[in-house]
Amino acid sequence: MTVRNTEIAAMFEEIADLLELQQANAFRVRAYRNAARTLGAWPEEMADRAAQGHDFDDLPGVGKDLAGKIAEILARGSCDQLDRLRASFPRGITDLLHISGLGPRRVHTLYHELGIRSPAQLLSAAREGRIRTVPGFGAVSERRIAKAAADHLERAGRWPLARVTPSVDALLACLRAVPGVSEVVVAGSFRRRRDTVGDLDILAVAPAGGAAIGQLCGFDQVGQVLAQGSTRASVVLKNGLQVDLRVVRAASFGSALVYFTGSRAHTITLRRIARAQKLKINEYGVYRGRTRIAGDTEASVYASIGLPCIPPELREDHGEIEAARRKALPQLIERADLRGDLHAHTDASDGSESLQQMAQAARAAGLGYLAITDHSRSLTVAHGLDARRLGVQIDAIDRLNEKLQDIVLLKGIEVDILADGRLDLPDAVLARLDLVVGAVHSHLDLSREKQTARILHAMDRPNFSILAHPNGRLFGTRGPCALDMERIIRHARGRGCFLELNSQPDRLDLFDLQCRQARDAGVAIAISSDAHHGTDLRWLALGVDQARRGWLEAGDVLNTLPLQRLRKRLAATMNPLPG
Ligand code: DGT
Ligand code: CA
Ligand code: CA
Repeated sequence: MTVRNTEIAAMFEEIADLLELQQANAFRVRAYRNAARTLGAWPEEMADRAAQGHDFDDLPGVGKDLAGKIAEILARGSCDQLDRLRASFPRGITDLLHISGLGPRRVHTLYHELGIRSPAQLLSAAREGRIRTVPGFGAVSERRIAKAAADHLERAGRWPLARVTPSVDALLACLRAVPGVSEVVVAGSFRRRRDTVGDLDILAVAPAGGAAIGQLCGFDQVGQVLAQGSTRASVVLKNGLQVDLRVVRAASFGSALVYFTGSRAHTITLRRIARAQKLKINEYGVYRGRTRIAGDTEASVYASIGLPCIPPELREDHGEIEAARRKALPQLIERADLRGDLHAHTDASDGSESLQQMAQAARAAGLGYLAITDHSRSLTVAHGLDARRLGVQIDAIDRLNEKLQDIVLLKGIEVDILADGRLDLPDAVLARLDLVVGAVHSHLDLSREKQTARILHAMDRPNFSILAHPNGRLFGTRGPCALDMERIIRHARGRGCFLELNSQPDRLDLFDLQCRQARDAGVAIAISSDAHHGTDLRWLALGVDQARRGWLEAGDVLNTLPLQRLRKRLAATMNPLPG
């Protein structure tokens, strides 16, 4: 049994959750979360490292203590600390921590007062009016909890896109190795690059009744076979992810790909258009009467009804078919269009690498500029910078830029937007920077009115450039803040500032439809990595996927600009207000 990095990361997250429930020291909790993040993004498997006799304590954020726990987990699939913590709480209680608005303290109280140990129990307690009987809770918070618990139960079972990538890679390798298999593609929401997927839909071209089905059902990551036929199979992987496989003939590959890529709404509209032209589209091909006229490629299917091929990310029946008809499909942005990144951390706050290491990583990722935006002082748990430490960093960046080649570091900050909309550092300090990225990290449960006003107020501050992760959602942990995003977009337009599309796998925030609204309003988007380590720059590709779902072209994205033009756009956000 080999334990993968992602599994070790999940155990560290669980330890952090359980420590939080014990109300342990926040820095200790953070240490596990940082190590989990490092492991989740680390390109080399720890199991391979161990096999080569290497230790783990040179990994960023991993000291002697955590290195020992990694070794223990590799050796026996768990560690003493996790076992002890698990034994002291009912199983599943950590799910409650992932409900928006329920911190460890409240989960602890609800468990002790009402015996609530699962989201479903929480929902019934809220609906029965029992939560308001607990000191510290009222009718308003009870209503909020009922909604959050219902949202959580609805979301449960969906996987953030990046979390299924390791399974996808393994499945593709497993199926491509089968003799006779000529194509293997993951279709469905994965191919449309939705931010979460319900399951994986794999399409393979192979002889019916061949070895592909057997190969999948016998794959060592499969936990359960739900169905196994001659052209299809459904399995559940050991990690709980469901996988559907369909095997088709080469002549049907294009039409099957259209069908299984979906979305359902998109393909239903395609079929309606076909019917109006006396054609029939199904997963086997396009037919006029009983004659098959297309179906081997996707392009042939679209061409049969007079359309250009539509990129999978747009196939949601949100106007893309109409746009294709008018030859007005957007020229979607690609990863290679990004010339830089405008949000990254170093070891000065909660990142794990130096300025120089981050610069090198950005250059290796093909970028020409990288904005260093460490946290500001209020975020003490992330070791945020005060004016003095920021000054030191500004000088260090100036000195380093003189030595760097083919990459320029920009001077920035991820400044906390305080509860009343003020920024966490004085204007005179912020004015020394190339850009100011503002972010909400506290008071996430304000009313829609107050939260919106807070952000509008922050945007009005001199030196405000980019609103980071505007909705504040974290997959599986908390839903989006209540906000009037239309107003925020209009305000950004008036103020000449920008919105971020944060590419972190558990954020992917701005959402796809909001990207489109911003684009329509003429507000440029920064697709940012929010890197805490050089390897995090690879998440930019995920942000680009989401931007494509939001119909963004290169011209809609701030960090496709060459450095000189970018500097001008940013300068216009710095100190623009009289007085
Ligand atoms: P998911 O898995 O919830 O993230 O979303 P999808 O889009 O991957 O949906 P899924 O897995 O249920 O089905 C994969 C694709 O197969 C879907 O996008 C379109 C196609 N499909 C499945 N069932 C139907 C159906 O009843 N009608 C049509 N037109 N297409 C279907
Ligand atoms: Ca699916
Ligand atoms: Ca499916």
